[in-house]
Amino acid sequence: MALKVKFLKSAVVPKDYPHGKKPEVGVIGRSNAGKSSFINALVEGRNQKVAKVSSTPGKTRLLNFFQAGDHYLYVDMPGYGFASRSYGERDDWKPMVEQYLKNRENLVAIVLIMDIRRDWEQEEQLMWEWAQFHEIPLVVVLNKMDKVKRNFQLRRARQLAEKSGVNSVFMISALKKQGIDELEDYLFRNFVKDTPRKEPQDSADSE
Ligand SMILES: Nc1nc2c(ncn2[C@@H]2O[C@H](COP(=O)(O)OP(=O)(O)O)[C@@H](O)[C@H]2O)c(=O)[nH]1
Ligand SMILES: [Mg+2]
Repeated sequence: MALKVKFLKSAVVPKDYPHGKKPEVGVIGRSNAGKSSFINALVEGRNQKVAKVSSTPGKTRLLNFFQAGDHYLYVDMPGYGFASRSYGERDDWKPMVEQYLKNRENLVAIVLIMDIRRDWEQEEQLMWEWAQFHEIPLVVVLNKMDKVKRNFQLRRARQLAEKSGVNSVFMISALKKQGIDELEDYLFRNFVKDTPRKEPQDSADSE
């Protein structure tokens, strides 16, 4: 089941975050891992695009909030991957993202998107430790599964779970829209409180 996803707003500082108490799932990962593509893949209908997928890695400089259905939001964050970027950009990234991750009460989970072909490295490890320290659930998503063979996919998911100790590991292809609904379903069920996605039908319960 696809979701109605729409772009809500961009923000840098807390006063510009959306108001209200809807749960938010933060989408984080290296530049080019497919964060924006994942949000695009959630969109109902084939040719709509809501998140800007940039061909220039690391171009997104803002926190981008997307409304997902009626119940929650996704926050597309600028990519990390400090090694390939200048110090200036690195300095930009940290306060904005850290401020959001540390203080945002609406944040219910972090989705860490990785290119399935890349190793779990220090930056992923730091993010995972940080999430554990702050007791925010973290889900690892191995994207671009269409780029590798089935054997590699399975081996990769297993290796990663072993190396990182993360127990929620998903594989998707944002491009081919594989594994998207399962992931969204998991996020919704586990982190978006107990609010039913659809209002229950009026049952004629009397008394
Ligand atoms: N083959 C393949 N390419 C993908 C997939 N997801 C994203 N890409 C490509 O990877 C590049 C970076 O994607 P983008 O969503 O902008 O990454 P972001 O920087 O993490 O937001 C783009 O050229 C996408 O078309 C996927 O599942 N499969
Ligand atoms: Mg992006």
